[in-house]
Amino acid sequence: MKAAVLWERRAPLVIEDLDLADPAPGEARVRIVASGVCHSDLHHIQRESWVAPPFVPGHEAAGVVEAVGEGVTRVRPGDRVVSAFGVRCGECFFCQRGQPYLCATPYPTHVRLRRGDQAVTPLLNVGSFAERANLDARNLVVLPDDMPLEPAALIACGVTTGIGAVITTARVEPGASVAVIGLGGVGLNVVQGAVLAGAARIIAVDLVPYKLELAREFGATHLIDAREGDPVERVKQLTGGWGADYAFEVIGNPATIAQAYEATRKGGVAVVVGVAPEEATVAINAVGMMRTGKTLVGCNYGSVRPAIDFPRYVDLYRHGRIKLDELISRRFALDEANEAFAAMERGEVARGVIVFE
Ligand code: PAD
Ligand code: ZN
Repeated sequence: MKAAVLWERRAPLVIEDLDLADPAPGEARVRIVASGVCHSDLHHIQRESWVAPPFVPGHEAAGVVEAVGEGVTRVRPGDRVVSAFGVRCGECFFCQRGQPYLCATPYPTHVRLRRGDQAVTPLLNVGSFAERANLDARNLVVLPDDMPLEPAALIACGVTTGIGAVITTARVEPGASVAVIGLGGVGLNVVQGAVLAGAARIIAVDLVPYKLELAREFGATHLIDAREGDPVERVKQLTGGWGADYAFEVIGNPATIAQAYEATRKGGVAVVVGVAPEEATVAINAVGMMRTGKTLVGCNYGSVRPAIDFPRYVDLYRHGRIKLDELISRRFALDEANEAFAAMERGEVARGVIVFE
C-alpha cells in the first residue's frame, strides 16, 4: 500500500510501499478517498514535536470502510465516513464531561504500519496520506449518500476547528465584531463561522493579498494587509477605538497571538487556534490582564464532539449555509505531497487536498 512517509524531520516525504496490519479490535480499515493538507502536519514535519519519525502525515480524511476489526458496530464495510483525529475514549475524566477534544487517554502504540521491520506511526491516530488506514472506529462518522467525500474530508479538521472556534469555543453572538488573524484553511473557516454566528463586523488579517480576497468571498467585511503596518491599530480603528469583541489567532505564532489579545476590546475574548512551537511563550502585560478583564482562551480542535458536530457541518453544506468546495483550491496526487505543502507555504491555496484514484 502506497503512503507518504517522513523519515527524518524537515526532510521531504518519501512515497513508500507499506504493510498495513489487519484492523485491530475497535478499528476499521478505510480506503482513503481525500485527505486535506493542514498546517498542523507541516508543523510536525518541520518542528521538533511529540511525534517521532517515521510517520505518515494526514489527519483530515474521508473514505470508504473496507473491513472492521472485532467489536466494531459503529460502521460497516461500504460505509462512507469522515474521521476525527486524536483519541476519544469516552471513559476518561474529560470525555465524561463532554469534552472529548481533551481526551486524556494515550495514543495507541500497537503497530499498524510497517516497512520491513520498521514500524511507522500514523500521525494523530490517522495517517491519511496513504491509500488505506486503520482508523479508530470511535473517530468515524458515517456520511449520507449524497455527501461528496472531497468536501467531507475538510470537515475532519479545518472546517470543524475554524467554525467550532467561533460557535462552540467562543460562542460569538449576533452583532459581534470579530477579528481573524491568519486566513489559511482554518482561518477562512473562522471567517465563515463568524458569518454563521451573525457577526456584524468580520475583520480579516493576512500578509497575502490572495488570502484577503478569499476572506472577502467567505464573508469578511473588512480586510487588513498586515504588511502595511500594525494590524492591532487597524482593528481598533475599525471597532470604535476599543478593539474587537472577539479576536482569533489562526497562525501559531507567539507574536500574532499577542496581537490577537491586544486587538480584543476590554472585556472581550481572544482565542488561540494556531499551534505554536512546543517551547514558545507569549508576552502579555500582566496588570493589563487584570485591568482589561479580557478572556484569553485556547481552542483545541474547535471544541468538537464529532458525532454531534460533523453531521451539522454536513447539513449546513448541503443547505448552502457553509462553503466547502470553495476551500479546495487545488488537488494533488499522493506523490505530489511535498508540492502540496510547498503550495500552502507559498500562500497559494485555501486548502490543498490529496486525492486518491
Ligand atoms: P495555513 O498555512 O493554511 O494558513 C496560515 C495563514 O496565516 C496563511 O494565510 C499565512 O499567510 C498567514 N500568516 C502567516 N503569518 C502571518 C502574520 N504574521 N500575520 C498575518 N497572517 C499571517 O495554515 P492552516 O490554516 O492550515 O493552520 C493555521 C494554524 O492553525 C496552524 O498553526 C495549525 O497548526 C493550526 C491548527 N490548529 C488546530 C487546533 O486544534 N487548534 C487544528 C488545525 C490547525
Ligand atoms: Zn489539521
